[in-house]
Amino acid sequence: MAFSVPDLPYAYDALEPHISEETMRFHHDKHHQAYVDKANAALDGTPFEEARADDLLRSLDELPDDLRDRVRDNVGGHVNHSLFWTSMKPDGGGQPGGKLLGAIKGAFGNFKVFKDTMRGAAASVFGSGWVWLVDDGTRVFIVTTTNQDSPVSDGLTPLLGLDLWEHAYYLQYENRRPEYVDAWLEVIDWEAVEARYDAITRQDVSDILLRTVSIAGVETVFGEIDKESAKKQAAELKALQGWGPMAKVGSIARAWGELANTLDKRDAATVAELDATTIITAATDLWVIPPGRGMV
Ligand code: MN3
Repeated sequence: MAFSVPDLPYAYDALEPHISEETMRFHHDKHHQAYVDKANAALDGTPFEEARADDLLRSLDELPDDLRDRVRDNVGGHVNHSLFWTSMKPDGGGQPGGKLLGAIKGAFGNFKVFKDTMRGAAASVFGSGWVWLVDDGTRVFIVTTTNQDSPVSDGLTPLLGLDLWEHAYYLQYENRRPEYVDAWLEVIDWEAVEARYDAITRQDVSDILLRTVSIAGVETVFGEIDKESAKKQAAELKALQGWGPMAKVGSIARAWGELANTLDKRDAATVAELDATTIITAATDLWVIPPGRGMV
């Protein structure tokens, strides 16, 4: 089953004025098509012609030497551009919501730092390449790649990719790459990026969220704890500090304080709205699950 260029999910001129119709026509119809044609030509008649694109990129090491570079460049080009088109939309931009925003805040502190880090990474790519927001199953971070190398080959899930090849911007922005990057930030389809983030299979934390914790004498479901309850618990435990049998109480009080801060910083109403890694860490620090054993 040969690869083909997917249709744009919007009109060629839909991203104007940020990305011009002329740029989109060349980029989508000529450049992406060229990657697809070369990928199909490379794989035709080989044992890999039925393979899925992502699987090929994940297992470059297993390909014959004469195929590896052509797959990296052209299947990579196809996969990267397919993600690129579906990461933009007219009237995009702004910022994501949901768990993705929490994960970005957890990684970068706030959304502005994230955007500035993307800009800095884009400026750092010498020649042709990409900047990516990726997920490794536990957290999000930014990586750059050269040529058409894909983060998929490094076992990462790309959530968002910024094409820094001159063909992506030169017709409109000439050599002014930073202007192109700012324009691209205005057309990001954050809902699509969020959907990719939410689709990643993560450790199941539903058991942890259903455990109960006694807060001021009231049994409370861990997943339903909000910032105020966490603060209250931190204060109560702090008052018990120094009481002989409660050797661990100081560190647990601090962990409740940290949980309250995390909920606040990430705009999460309850523990259940946090990402899985943060939930597991908090549950361990709070002895909601036994330390060192993870999920029981
Ligand atoms: Mn391109």
